[in-house]
Amino acid sequence: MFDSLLIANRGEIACRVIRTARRLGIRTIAVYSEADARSRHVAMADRAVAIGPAPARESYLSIAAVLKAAKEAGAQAIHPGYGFLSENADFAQACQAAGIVFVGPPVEAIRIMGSKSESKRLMEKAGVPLVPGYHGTDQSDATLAEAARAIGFPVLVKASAGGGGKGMRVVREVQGLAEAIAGARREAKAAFGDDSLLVEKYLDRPRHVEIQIFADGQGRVVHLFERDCSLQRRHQKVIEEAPAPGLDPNLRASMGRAAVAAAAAVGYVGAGTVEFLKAADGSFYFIEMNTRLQVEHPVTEMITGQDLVEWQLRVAAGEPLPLQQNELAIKGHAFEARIYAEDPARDFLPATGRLVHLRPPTEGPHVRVDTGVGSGDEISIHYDPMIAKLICWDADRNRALQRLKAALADYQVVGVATNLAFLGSVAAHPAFAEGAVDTGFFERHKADLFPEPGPASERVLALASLDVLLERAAEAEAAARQSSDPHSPWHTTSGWRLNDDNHHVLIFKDGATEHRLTLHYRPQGWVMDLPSGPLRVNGVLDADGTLRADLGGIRLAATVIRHGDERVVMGLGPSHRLILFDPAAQAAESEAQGGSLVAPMPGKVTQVFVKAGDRVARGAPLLVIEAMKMEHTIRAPADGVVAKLNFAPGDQASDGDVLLAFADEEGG
Ligand code: MV4
Repeated sequence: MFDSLLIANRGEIACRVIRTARRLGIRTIAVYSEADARSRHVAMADRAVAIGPAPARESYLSIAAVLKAAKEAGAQAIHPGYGFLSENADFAQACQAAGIVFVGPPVEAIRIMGSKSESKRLMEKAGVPLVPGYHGTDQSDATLAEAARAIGFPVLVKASAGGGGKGMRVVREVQGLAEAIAGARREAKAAFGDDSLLVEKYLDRPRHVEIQIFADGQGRVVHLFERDCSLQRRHQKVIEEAPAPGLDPNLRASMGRAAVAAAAAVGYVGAGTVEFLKAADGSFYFIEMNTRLQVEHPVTEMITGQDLVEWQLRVAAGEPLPLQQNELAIKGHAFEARIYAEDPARDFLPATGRLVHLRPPTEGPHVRVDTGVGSGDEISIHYDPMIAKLICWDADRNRALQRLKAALADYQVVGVATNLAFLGSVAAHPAFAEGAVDTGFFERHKADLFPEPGPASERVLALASLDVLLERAAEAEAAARQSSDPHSPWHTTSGWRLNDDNHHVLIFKDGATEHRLTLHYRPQGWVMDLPSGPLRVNGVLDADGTLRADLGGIRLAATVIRHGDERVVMGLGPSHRLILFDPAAQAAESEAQGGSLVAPMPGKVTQVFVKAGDRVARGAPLLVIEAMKMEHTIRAPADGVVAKLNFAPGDQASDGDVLLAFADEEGG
């Protein structure tokens, strides 16, 4: 086995490979771009080498940079992960030339499988079923047109060098053929530098069923069963599962044999995936072979109990396959959901930003989280915006689906838009629950999958309000501890006041809806006025930020993340985002003139949290004014030092009075 392994990748797959390598006692070497200097995979590795600036083509895609790092660090082997250089035959070749083991298939296998037409010709010879079609080298329009007529419409015109559906055109009758061929040629040339095309019988709404195969250096080949990856949106896999729902065991065996034959036909070594299209009548057809470990490999690991990266490392080190075919069996069912920083409401536009709050569900025998980011990390524009892969397993599909839905609901992300709610809609969809998955799923059910988020429920509003009041109470306690008169009644924010039913009025913006909520102070908490009637609310904030609430006698745990004036309530199904609107704070911020803060409206100063000389950060609470029967926290509009306070608790301030002055930058 190797002593040292360089992982030529980043994010979750780099972390995942490092995890297995470390378990095997292998020294791990990470490579990173400038943008990833503080990323998790760098922190996890025994050693890390900078390989270039943020753009992937100058770092993770640079064969020279990666090999230079490998030589510098004395790496005996390189694991390419997936994507980047993982299916680059020139990179595999360069590793060999440098005397470094490439943890992957032979160079020739990568090259052959990189061409659809060439791979199909090889499969045909190996007796692997192909979609009826033409994959020849004669690319004249006449030949392609003749092939289409021989196959029978509808046909699919595909780029031979293509992948992921790029350059594919469905042609339903001969009239559209010429334009389709011309368009596919243009697109293929532009995307792949190779305009060769193939023409196939078009299968309507097939399922994408792929077989995991593994071959060692001594000619043994096994398959580790199938994965169903039919749930793809614009050729991006969304949720994958293993085994394929409802797949007949005899068909599984036939597909397994065909996949093994495909691997043997090309002299394969290592992990590979043979992709098939499965038609409704049970027939199946080879579409392509991926010569890398797939993103979705964890679902196979969960149902077979095998660590496929360990298999890769052992096979690359010359060892035989750890198990034979008759030692492999399916146990249970697994799903993988790909959690992305993207905005389904904006056509899945990739999102960037800082992960202000990130709390995955608790891992265990039923829940696995493969991720490369943590709280505070940036999702940048440079790379794939994947946050994590959530993998759930249980004894059967229904149970595994329950686990998936619960884990998705528990996945907390604040700071970037995510597809979590969309994934939850898919997992909860009756058609998905029935296993009615095929490549037309999203087209068929898109109306159900993008529900307009309704207004916040009363429970969500109660939790958000409770969090605001607890936050204010904590700020007041902190101020009291710093004050010369800590027991002054003005320091309390509970709303308690002599001879008055004091209360808080909170305003939350909820999309286009505005909620104006009144909470009356009571000795054991507050009573909240809601459309359904008064609700007693009380609670505490745990050290880990969990809100332990009692809403009308019902106890529940939730999390409310504060992000500026945003409050994101999580733990009650899909997270709900509210904006706390504080008119005084808005007014004060807008009226902060130079170094002073003026009263945005007439009112009574009820609390002062600072004193002259205090240094405050932007957003820190300075004082509270009671006006219009509402308490308004006036916050520092910027970092600064308090120079002078003009009001004390109990004083009456008029609109425009200077409440306090900040020292100017020179400390004047
Ligand atoms: C097909 C097909 C129907 N008929 N080939 C899309 C990308 C590549 N992996 C193969 N793809 C397809 N090839 C024939 N002859 C339908 C698709 C297809 C698809 C396949 C698998 C998963 C999702 C898909 C989404 C759209 C189209």
